[in-house]
Amino acid sequence: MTTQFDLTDEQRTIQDLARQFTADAITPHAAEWDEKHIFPRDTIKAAAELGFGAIYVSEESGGIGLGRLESALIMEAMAYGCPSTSAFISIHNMAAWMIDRFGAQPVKDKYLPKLTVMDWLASYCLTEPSSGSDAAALKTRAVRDGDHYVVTGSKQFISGGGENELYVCMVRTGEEGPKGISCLVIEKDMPGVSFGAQERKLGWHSQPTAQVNFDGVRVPAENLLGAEGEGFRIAMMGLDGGRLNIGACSLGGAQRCLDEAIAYTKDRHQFGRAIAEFQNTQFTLADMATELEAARALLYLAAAKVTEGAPDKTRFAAMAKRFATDTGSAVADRALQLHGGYGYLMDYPIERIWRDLRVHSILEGTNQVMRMIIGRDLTRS
Ligand code: FAD
Ligand code: 2MC
Repeated sequence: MTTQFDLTDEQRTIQDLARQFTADAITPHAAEWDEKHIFPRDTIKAAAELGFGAIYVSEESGGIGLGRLESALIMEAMAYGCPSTSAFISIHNMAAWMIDRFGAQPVKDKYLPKLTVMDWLASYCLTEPSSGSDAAALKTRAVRDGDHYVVTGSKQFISGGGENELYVCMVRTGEEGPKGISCLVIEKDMPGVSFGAQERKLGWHSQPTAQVNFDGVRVPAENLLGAEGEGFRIAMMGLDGGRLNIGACSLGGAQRCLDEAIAYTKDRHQFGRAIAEFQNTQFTLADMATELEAARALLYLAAAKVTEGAPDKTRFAAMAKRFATDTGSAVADRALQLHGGYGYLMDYPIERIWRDLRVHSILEGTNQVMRMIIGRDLTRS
């Protein structure tokens, strides 16, 4: 790396800290969390002691006030051990940032002290049963009644659903389409909040996913983030950062797969020699490493653009999310192939990471939606 493209000393220190935490507290346990569907709340709480619950929440609000590249480095490092747990922490960070960035002081004072230390965990609620990619078609309604909103509707596929204490929700307060959407913070224990059964998933077993239902929930009006009608823009700004983090989780998981594949192919012998000596193996490893570095470079650039508020930040975040998640899954898939039958067994981490990374091409906006965002921006007149 030239100096121009290298990380700063501070960024390396943060990366080292996250890698050490991962090696000590995540990697040794990730297989068991996956197999037994354990939600590692204590480990998540330990991550908060390093500031990882509020990475880009401002220091005035109790966060560590870092940029999006630093956040990506932390997510990438933790995903090396467990992409699912890292992604869960990423979503909490996105929701906490939305409260810090758009909340009035009373709502910040009420929630951020608990969120920054991850005593309380936060979910991000945009998707509904009948609106996924077309998020602006959401139907959950919030009607103003004095100094409260009364909320009725359902949110689908909510990470942390049923477990988390706080739900940052996009709701309809006005007209159809994006301009009628507002953003409200809703507590788990408010009367009228209920949860569907836990979803049974291909991966992401270390974290819960459930439908969240609101039946006439009375939410104090001070829990509105931004002004009425600004909710869709707030949701999308949250996702600019969230998409970087999900991409970073794919990079971390894929790097682990690459490292495992290098070690395995040097050790495994067939036809009288290590399979690493076959040209096919070397070419496959070469492509995996090359594509991973390319994805990493794009993601770090996009992260710097989101930190700086560059005019093309949304397009770059979408390009990085699309490329890093597709590349991550392709790298994991080739690592599995290089392990032969053993790659298909739970004795090795590859199949778990392969399953965990698969959903990254779907959530926080499918990779088709990412292409839509990129294509629209390129052809905007
Ligand atoms: P659909 O929108 O129905 O899409 C189905 C297919 O059609 C996709 O391939 C899509 O790309 C394609 N498609 C749709 N429209 C177009 C178009 N215009 N052009 C081309 N192709 C198109 N959501 C939250 O709000 N909060 C969460 O915490 C959360 N966590 C999740 C956790 C998991 C494990 C999963 C699986 C999902 C989670 N989601 C969450 C929801 C996720 O964001 C949605 O699944 C995703 O946005 C896609 O929506 P959908 O599933 O309704 O698919
Ligand atoms: N930052 C700021 N504003 C933005 C923005 C961004 N990144 N993206 C859009 N906006 C604004 C946009 O400028 C417009 O405002 P205005 O009319 O004033 O110019 C408004 O928002 C509406 O935008 P669009 O016209 O682009 O809206 P449209 O409905 O056509 O589509 C689309 C937007 C498809 C990009 C959006 O619906 C989308 O991202 N869909 C995917 C849904 C998604 O990502 N879900 C993830 C759920 S979370 C999750 O999965 C987790 C695991 C947590």
